[in-house]
Amino acid sequence: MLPILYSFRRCPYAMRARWALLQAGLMVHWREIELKAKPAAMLEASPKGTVPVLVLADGSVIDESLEIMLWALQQADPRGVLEAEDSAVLIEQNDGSLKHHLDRFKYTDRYPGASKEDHRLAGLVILRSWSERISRNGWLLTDRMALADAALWPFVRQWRLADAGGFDADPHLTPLREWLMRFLDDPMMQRLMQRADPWWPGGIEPIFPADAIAIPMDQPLFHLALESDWQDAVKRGDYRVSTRGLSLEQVGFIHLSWQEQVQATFDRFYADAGAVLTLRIDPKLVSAPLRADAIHTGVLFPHLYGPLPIASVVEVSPFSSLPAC
Ligand SMILES: N[C@@H](CCC(=O)N[C@@H](CS)C(=O)NCC(=O)O)C(=O)O
Repeated sequence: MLPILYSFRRCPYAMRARWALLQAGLMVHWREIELKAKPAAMLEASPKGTVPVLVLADGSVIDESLEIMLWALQQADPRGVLEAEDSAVLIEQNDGSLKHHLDRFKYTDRYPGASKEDHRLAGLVILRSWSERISRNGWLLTDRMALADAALWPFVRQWRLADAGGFDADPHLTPLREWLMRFLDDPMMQRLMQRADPWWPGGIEPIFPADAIAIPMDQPLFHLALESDWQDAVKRGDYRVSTRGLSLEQVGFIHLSWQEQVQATFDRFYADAGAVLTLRIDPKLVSAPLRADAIHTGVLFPHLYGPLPIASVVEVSPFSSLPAC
């Protein structure tokens, strides 16, 4: 059974939790809620009444967004987001100081006595320090995306929504703005912000991501591989190429096909590639999450969100086109 996620579309904490679920190739039952009318089932699972809340199949509850991110990324972290170790300080600064100033800057009338300008200036000091880090490293901590990047961007997005003119015109924020756009321009963003009507007991419960389906375990999966990539993988024990010329780390998953999709994949990407192998994969022998995601045309393709163990490849044969009828 899939876990249940209580979520609220625009909540930055829920956004970062959904981001991690998407990254890790996971699926959940999606219960969109309204903050002014929280479902009793959610409050029973987590009386503190904040989203996101994830209820696992065994009934255990994770009701902190950061913990949901870790739960997801510990199952699959194809881009190595958890590899940088020092995300905690920045996340604490975000969830503490930046959120404090953001709330008072954005919703000043809810905080009697608060000065919008003081909170704007205090928030900007933090945002500029992050911008400076990005200009030095490429990302907040290193030259690669870390948990801090993934946990902070929804809050930076909120700040920008509160003051797009000021944010976009501030030259000190240029690196931060470009960093934010890496998240917002990612095609994944549309899936992250999919809409659903609020859930009610007995009502429809869509899957998140709404355009994904689970992969049947009784049908083989296929991957076309360059012979040299496959030989490297055999030496290493796992295969980490996403598709021709792109790694698992670059793309975030390994492209697979169902049998009837293999020929078209060959024609599109491998026709001039020389020796190409067809790997036949038993989905039951794969340990990383598998999920079928819709590509831009709406067609579903199976994807593996982690390395492909050599032992899950039950047959390797030179690719040969299906005979024409
Ligand atoms: N520390 C929590 C904070 C979550 C949080 O505050 N979520 C807000 C929505 S963005 C919420 O549910 N607030 C309750 C309310 O407004 O009633 C987490 O990281 O999950």
